[in-house]
Amino acid sequence: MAEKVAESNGITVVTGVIGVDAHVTGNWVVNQSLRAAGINVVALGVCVPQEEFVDAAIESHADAIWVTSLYGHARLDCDGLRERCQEGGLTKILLYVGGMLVVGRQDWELVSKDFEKLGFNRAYPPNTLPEMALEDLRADVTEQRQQTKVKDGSPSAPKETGSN
Ligand code: B12
Repeated sequence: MAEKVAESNGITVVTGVIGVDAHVTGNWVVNQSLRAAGINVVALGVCVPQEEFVDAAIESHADAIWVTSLYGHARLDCDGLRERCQEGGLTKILLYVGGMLVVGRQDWELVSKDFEKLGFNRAYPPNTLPEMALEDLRADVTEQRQQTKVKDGSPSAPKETGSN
């Protein structure tokens, strides 16, 4: 595990298609893009229940969960994921979601606000390339780790892996 993390710039992301959504291609592309960028990916595949995301994130000490949803029911499927993370001790995990989150065309401002309310750090509109979110990921992870160091009062404090 330690070796894997070192190879991956120390960033681990759990990915999967949530709910009973079986659209596999976009998630595969997401995984390939993350790996190409040196990220350690724990890929859960399609039709992934919330519990599985949380269990995998705990086991892998993940920095983030990237949820994919294509069939238009992302609000329903994502509702409660943040709370489950909290219950599992993942108090600082980053939650991102992308794909086609709602049915048809809806005002993106309103859609993204809904996901903010559900506890997601970032929600991306249809056709967002994974590469476009990578910069956000790196910046968010860096900020999280800075905050952890400040909280620990030590500039050289190691990354908190037990309960992120
Ligand atoms: C292929 C396909 C299917 C195949 C899936 C085969 C398979 N196993 O993958 C089949 C025929 C099985 C299917 C079934 C259904 N489908 Co379908 N399907 C499609 C289709 C044509 C292409 C999807 C695809 O592969 N895109 C290519 C990939 C590369 O793009 P992507 O998935 O968007 O992913 C990219 C980005 O979104 C982004 N991304 C993805 N996740 C994330 C996450 C993060 C964090 C970030 C940053 C980025 C990101 O990066 C990816 C790579 O660039 C789309 C229409 C379309 N043109 O998109 C409809 C579509 C997604 N399907 C749709 C529907 C409704 C269904 C069904 C419910 C139909 C039905 N009534 O049965 C079922 C659902 C079945 C199920 N349980 O999942 C709708 C969804 C409606 C909506 N959201 O508004 C669409 C949009 C068709 C339409 N216009 O109505 N489908």
